[in-house]
Amino acid sequence: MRALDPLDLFETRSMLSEEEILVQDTVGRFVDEQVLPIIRECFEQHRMPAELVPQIAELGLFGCTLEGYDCAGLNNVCYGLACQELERGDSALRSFVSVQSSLVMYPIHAFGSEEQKQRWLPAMARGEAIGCFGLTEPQGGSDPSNMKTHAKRDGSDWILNGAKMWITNGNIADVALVWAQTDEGVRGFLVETGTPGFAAHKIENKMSLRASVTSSLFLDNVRIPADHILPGVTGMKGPLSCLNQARYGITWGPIGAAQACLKELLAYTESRVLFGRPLSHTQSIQERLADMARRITTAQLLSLRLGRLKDEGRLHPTQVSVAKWNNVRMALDIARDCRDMLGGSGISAEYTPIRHMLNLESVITYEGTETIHKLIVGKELTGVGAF
Ligand code: TGC
Ligand code: FAD
Repeated sequence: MRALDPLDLFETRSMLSEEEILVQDTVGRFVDEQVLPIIRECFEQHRMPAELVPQIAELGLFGCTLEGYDCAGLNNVCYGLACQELERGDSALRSFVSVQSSLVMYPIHAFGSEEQKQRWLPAMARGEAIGCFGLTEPQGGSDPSNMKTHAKRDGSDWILNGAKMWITNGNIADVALVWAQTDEGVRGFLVETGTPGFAAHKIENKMSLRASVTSSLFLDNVRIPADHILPGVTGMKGPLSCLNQARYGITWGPIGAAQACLKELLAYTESRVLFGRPLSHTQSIQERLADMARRITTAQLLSLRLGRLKDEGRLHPTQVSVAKWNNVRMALDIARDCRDMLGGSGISAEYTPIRHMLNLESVITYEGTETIHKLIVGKELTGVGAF
């Protein structure tokens, strides 16, 4: 009987096209050769590995599902597999690509003017311009409709005032997509970060996503020309539709983090000898490893199905919520349990589970907390929003 791959029990790889396998292997090689040798030091030093940006651009990963404007035009399964491989390295890298691609390039592509697309998309695809997405505010990220940041017309310009909190890439961005209330509803503004009145402050002392830049944004009478507003969307469906894109990628990413943890634990439990036998020969350890493999394979099947639905144009946002909830919870539980099975060594960054575990505390919080995703599913089942 053939042996199964413990990291892919249901052989999802055999369900991929040649192009999808090529993308996964190419990004996987990049992670093995360029990311893994430096990521622990980046995490410890609270440093985003900016030196990798040109290589990520070279791989065509920024805005990789978009058509035209120097973007790769890949399908959504390819994007998901890239997220999975990047997060096998570290959630911070997948976050960086998610924000650039799904939260800034996607809305410019979907809702921007032709001039905005020409101005930003090719430069962002090349990694020469970096974007950030300002939705969350200090008074509560789960309820973005309660938005205080506002924009008022002044002649043909707009004047923006307000604050955004927990913004990935804030300090390194060239352009901030800032969502603000106006008299006609919520609108998206492309704010060039050198504009007077705009400031980004790095959030220090994070114990999670330490290889990612996270910032607060402040807007103090920032004057924005009328042609910097996204013309194609008004209302909360603008930012929320960007979240569908990013959350989709996030369903894939934690699979990579969980695979990294399980792979390390399979090797560790085989070599660690306690009570005269390898740890992997004990029943309770095997049960825990088996549970991890079961949950990883379930997550892989969910994300692959989601990707196929998305490529067919049939994806429902509630399906994304089910998978974000399931897959991030799966990876966080696995990383925590792997940390435990490493014993004392598990608290050392020499081993990867604790880094993934700490990162996944952010992943389970951002892009809608686990509770918010449960409530989105609850609303789908009952027809009642209980947020
Ligand atoms: P609700 O009244 O239901 O809807 C308001 C309008 O939005 C439309 N809509 C959607 N459109 C597209 N996609 C979706 N998923 C949508 N959900 C709702 C809806 O049709 C309506 O449109 P219209 O035309 O009728 O006005 O909205 P609500 O205010 O009740 O909120 C619902 C709720 C709680 C689900 C929503 O606010 C929510 O998802 N909250 C969580 C916020 C969140 O996820 N924030 C993430 C910030 S970005 C981030 O975390 C980046 S991390 C990046 C990284 O580093 O990877
Ligand atoms: P709150 O909304 O205050 O939630 C606090 C707690 O209350 C949570 O446990 C939540 O689940 C619970 N809760 C909320 N509502 C309910 C309810 N109705 N019933 C029961 N429980 C409830 N945002 C951006 O806009 N752009 C970014 O680039 C970005 N990057 C981020 C990067 C990191 C590292 C982090 C940590 C966050 C980032 N965020 C970003 C913000 C993120 O989306 C928010 O943190 C998230 O939406 C939760 O908002 P909050 O932190 O204000 O928590």
